[in-house]
Amino acid sequence: MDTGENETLLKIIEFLETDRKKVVLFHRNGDPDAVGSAVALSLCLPGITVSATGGVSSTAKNISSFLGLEFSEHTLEELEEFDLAIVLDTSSPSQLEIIPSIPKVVIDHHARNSAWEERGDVLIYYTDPEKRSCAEIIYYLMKLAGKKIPEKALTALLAGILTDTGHLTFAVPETLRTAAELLGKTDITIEDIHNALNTKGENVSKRIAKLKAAQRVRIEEFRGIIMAISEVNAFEGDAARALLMLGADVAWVGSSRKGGYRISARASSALIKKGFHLGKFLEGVGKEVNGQGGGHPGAAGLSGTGDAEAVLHICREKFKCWLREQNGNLSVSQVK
Ligand SMILES: [Mn+2]
Repeated sequence: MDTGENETLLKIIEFLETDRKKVVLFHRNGDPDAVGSAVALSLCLPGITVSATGGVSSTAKNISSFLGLEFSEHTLEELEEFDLAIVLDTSSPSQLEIIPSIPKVVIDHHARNSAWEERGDVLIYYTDPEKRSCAEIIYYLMKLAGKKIPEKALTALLAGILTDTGHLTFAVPETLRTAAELLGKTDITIEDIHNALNTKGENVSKRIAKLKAAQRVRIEEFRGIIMAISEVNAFEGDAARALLMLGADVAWVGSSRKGGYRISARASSALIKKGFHLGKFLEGVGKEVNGQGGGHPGAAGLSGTGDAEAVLHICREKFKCWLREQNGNLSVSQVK
């Protein structure tokens, strides 16, 4: 980093440390790099509000719930109340859901964009396209500012680096050095962060439903296709998806309640490529069993009055009929 660049960063630190009312903004559907950078800033410096206006991605949600943090969205009027916006990981103004007219400091790692330079309200526009993530810049900034970086901030920054580099696949030596330094300051491991990014903050009953679906599963292989059938009390859709992730090509999960049943099914993309459409299939079954069925090619449902077990049986037999109608064998090695 040359001295000119360091001067800019020192100026940024000055702005970050002012008593002004500050808000951090980032691109729509904020990813863990955007959210992680925002979290780290707000944890290292007092008086910074993180605004998730424009929403956050599911992995960003996962890591936030792992850290026990929640962010609110803001209206334009609310954002205008702040004195300074710190815009992170946002390559152009159009990526912001709402653009307040307050002064801005933009910190990014995408290619330089004249749209930022042309705005009269941007006090500093700093981007370093050599960096694989915005999190690395924030880490450098906080070190430069002599801030103590709390545990949660370290985790948030690592999550940003990991996701923006495809779990280090696209990392350059400098990324790895920074990641190593961060890891050296915490007991958190890459595995912990990987798990946190991929584990939804799901409630206990949903996770139990998925495990019960796996415990009760009946497996049938027919013409090279693996079917998984199970029953749960709730969360059929999540349970069906979980069975697919365990290796089934198609999963049927039913639940019975108050004289009625609900079936949720999931089919693998390989099966869809072979022409199978679960939504149409369950629509057809629905007509036969006097129920309501339909959905997407790979995710669909069916409900009606009666017994889940009986309808699951019909689904299974009809699916086998469909398999028989296909030319040749649909064995997994051919399908996938
Ligand atoms: Mn990024």
